[in-house]
Amino acid sequence: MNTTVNPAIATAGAKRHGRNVVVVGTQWGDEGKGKLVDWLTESAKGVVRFHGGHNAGHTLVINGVKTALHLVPSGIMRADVTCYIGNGVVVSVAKLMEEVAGLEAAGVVVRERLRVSEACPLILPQHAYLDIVREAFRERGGSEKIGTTGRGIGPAYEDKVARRALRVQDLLHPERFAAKLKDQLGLYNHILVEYLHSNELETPESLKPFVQDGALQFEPIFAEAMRQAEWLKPMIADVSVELNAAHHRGENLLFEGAQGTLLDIDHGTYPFVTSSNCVAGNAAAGSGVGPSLLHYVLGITKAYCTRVGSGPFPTELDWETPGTPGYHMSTVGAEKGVTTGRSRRCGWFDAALLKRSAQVNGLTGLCITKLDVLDGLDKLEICVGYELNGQRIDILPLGADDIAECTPIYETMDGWSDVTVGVTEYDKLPENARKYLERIEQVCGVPIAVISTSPDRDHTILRH
Ligand code: 2SA
Ligand code: MG
Repeated sequence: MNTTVNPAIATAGAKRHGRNVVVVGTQWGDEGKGKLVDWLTESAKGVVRFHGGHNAGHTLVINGVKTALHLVPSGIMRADVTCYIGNGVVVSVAKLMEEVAGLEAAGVVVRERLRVSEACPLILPQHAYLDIVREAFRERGGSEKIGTTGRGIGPAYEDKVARRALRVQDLLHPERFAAKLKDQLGLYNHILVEYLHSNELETPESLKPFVQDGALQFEPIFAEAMRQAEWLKPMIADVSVELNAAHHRGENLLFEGAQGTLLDIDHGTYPFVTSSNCVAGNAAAGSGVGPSLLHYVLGITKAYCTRVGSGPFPTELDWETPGTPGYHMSTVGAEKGVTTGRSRRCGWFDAALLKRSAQVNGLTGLCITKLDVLDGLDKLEICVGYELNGQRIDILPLGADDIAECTPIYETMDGWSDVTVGVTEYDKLPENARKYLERIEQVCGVPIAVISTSPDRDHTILRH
């Protein structure tokens, strides 16, 4: 195939007027989406989160200052950008308040520029509690933990799909809220008894005000929610209507994916996944715009692979032994979770996995991040397919069970010793780095439009 980047495509995605861009992670999250969203918002007026919750962790470095965002869209660091939390996001108002307070203390104006969909399901103390208890239960029962972030994401989505969620709009109607909360807590306490019976679990500190003798208490949960409602009120909006209006005013919108494609509830390494659709198509359903408003899909891709939490990872390396390539990735790449501080597992680049991602997202272009982390490695391996049940396949299969059986087929490439940190022109990259990138393009069939060479906003190569 022709692997040269069509300049019209590269610029259409990154900077053209009248174009909406969806940014998605193509691996297991932590590809560096936050930096790219921030960089792209130079030419956008609105940034939209459309799924997930405060399990996300997006790190931005602006003028050398690090900011970690969980629920607030990454566009918040640009003064003239409106940030939208779409209906597909599960919202913990408590966590949102904490995050906004932190940003405001750092001098960022947030509340005037933040809009939260009234249709967002709420994450309440019972969700985090069940998430944590259930993980402990899996572990004690001898099954593998999912390795969730313990933020209540799964239970909140379960309630949404079961049609019993409390939503942001319910916060504005105390009586309605109280009735629904009572119903929900009745159910949760019923489930929890089963779990707690065989576990004798210590209640986590942050949940203690809401739990007594192992049971969730209505009064403190309700009282706190009503306090939060007052705070949230000015930001509650019909985000679908506002996004469509912004589009008609000619404002560029940027849809900010969280986690990554292999954590998608349908297309990922099920059941070791998160509970939302992370793929680009959900930018429409999760925010209330039509798919015809999604013009360019940029897939953010780390130059190697990482994963936090459990589940299969075909190209995983030993990343704990000093002197190994995996250890190099883990330490030079500072691979630790932004939300939970957990170490991320590290491994070689998996182009057969990326092929799956390219298809399910309909990627227009790729952005390769953390290329500089590979500086100084002698040899690099790229996975181009797998052996599965005696057959050779060239795309990641569906679901954890088959993926766990895959043996990667590698191609070896020469590394480079030059430092690529901060390079801003493609031609200034070492020849072997360019060969590595071009081989990735060939195998996945998607052009590389952008390359990031450090966390800094300005250290970005736009290919023409
Ligand atoms: P959950 O909490 O129900 O969404 O967990 C289910 C799986 O999804 C994974 N997951 C993530 N993987 C990578 N990054 C995430 N966000 C944070 C970050 C993670 C952190 O950006 O660093 O700090 O640990 C994220 N959120 C969820 C999770 O590991 C489970 O495998
Ligand atoms: Mg992250």
